[in-house]
Amino acid sequence: MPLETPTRIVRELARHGYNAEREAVTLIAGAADPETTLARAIEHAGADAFRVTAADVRAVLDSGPNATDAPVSASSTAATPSDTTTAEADALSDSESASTDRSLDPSSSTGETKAETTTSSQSSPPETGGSNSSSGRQSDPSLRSLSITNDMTGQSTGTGEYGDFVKVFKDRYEKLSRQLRGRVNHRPAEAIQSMPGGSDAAMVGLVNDIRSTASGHWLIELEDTTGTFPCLVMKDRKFASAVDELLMDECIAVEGTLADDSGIMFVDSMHWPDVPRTHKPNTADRHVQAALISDVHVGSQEFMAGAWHRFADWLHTDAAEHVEYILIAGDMVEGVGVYPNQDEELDIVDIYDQYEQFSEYLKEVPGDIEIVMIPGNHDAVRLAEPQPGFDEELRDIMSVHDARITSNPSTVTVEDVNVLMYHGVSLDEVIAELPSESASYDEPHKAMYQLLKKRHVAPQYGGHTRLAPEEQDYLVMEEVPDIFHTGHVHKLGWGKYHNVLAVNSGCWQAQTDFQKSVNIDPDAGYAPIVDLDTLDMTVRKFS
Ligand code: D5M
Ligand code: FE
Ligand code: ZN
Repeated sequence: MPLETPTRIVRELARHGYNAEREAVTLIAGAADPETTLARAIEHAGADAFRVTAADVRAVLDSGPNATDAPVSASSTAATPSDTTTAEADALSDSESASTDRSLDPSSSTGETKAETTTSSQSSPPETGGSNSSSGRQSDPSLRSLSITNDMTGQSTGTGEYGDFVKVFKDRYEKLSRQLRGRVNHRPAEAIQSMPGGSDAAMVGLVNDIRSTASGHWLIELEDTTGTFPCLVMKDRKFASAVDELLMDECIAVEGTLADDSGIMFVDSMHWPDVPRTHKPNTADRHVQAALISDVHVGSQEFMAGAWHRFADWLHTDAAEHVEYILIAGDMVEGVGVYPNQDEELDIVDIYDQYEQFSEYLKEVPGDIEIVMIPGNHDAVRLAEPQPGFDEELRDIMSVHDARITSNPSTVTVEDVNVLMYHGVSLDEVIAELPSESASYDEPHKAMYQLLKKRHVAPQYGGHTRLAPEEQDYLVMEEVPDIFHTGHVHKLGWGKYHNVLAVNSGCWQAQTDFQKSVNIDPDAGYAPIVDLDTLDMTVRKFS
């Protein structure tokens, strides 16, 4: 693929898992041999880096043999229509598999509370400028409280070595087995192997394999830090249907009886880390609201500017005076090279220009609203989860509102309410693998319930969701959130699971050609508004 445009360079770097400093792109574009310069700059940056810097490129250029010509502008060149790159070919197979899961009944409604429609009388966008605060928002900003825990930005230590995988799974096991320990009297796999035949036994482990036997029973292999042990769930057991809801690598506990030769356990009960039914959510001690949104996709031809303007206009009205926070769960922009043929639907082809434009839309939001943002799979950060928050250059571009930028996932405590924000890529997998009663695109909140039950935002390793091994498993839900906020699937759905409010927040992008081809009918232009004092929710429609 010739690298004649900055867009292609950015895309090629993204394909290798790197962001790029704008100046680095300019330098590569201006090099005599952009391909070689790019390859060597990646090498220079090293596997630990998230992005290729101008310093990397300069080091490469200085060491010859390919000297630079005069630098070219990085921002104004248009992309040429794409040919199929390897990344696109890979993604194509994803889209094919996703398309088979989409033939679900689109008729069922989502959520529990009412939807309200807001029709704004203003059709023109309000004037822009970060400090506009024309709403009736009276509250004293000193009453606000907002803090972030679990931000792993800048904490990444993973190198992708085998040892990192061992560490991250060990940490997952430790954290999740702690949730189960009080409930079963479990033994390590190694000890179970040497217990007498016929003994009662219990084990906590990560699901290593699930197979159905010739006679229709389920054989689940569990793994702990000492080894693995096979556990048999007979098909006629009441809980056998729960096996359909298992994902690889999630942590469960089983209790049962060992076979005569102690080679297998016959399972009598299964347990999940889960949210206790008695969970009592924290609430704000004053009437204050948060808008939970995601998937803005600025830069896409389908970005719904009109709906966004109406949303921003509404935020300036008295009806929105209690909305003091906006939490955005990823996909600020459409990005480049995320899906095959995506560039045919791009309105803005340069990723930095997309963020500049996103920032313009943010300026329409009243300046006295606190904003928190995490990245998603369309954003210019590494794709593997946990995803660190945006780099300095992008923070700079999006600095208008002094938004808090944190990693995906992160826990944001707003007025005492713990909100777990996660973009939601694993939801595709939960929906694809679980029976449709347990999780579907029309009821995305039910897929979220499964993640809450597993106390992990992306249990399955090696599937569609890319996971980066780190010292610890940032994706475990160690604490029970009060609100779980995701996006990604572009469907609106919400409900309560053991008193936790799960909200999947829809999008601001109308149906794309791809979505049309696979029958995804997105819920675009809605803003779920949560009362932080009661955790009640109202949905406002702006499309
Ligand atoms: O994804 C929005 C939703 O659409 C999410 O459920 C994935 C799915 N999607 C969209 N485009 C594709 C392609 N090309 N392949 C597979 N799945 C896709 P978002 O990441 O926000 O675009
Ligand atoms: Fe999205
Ligand atoms: Zn997404």
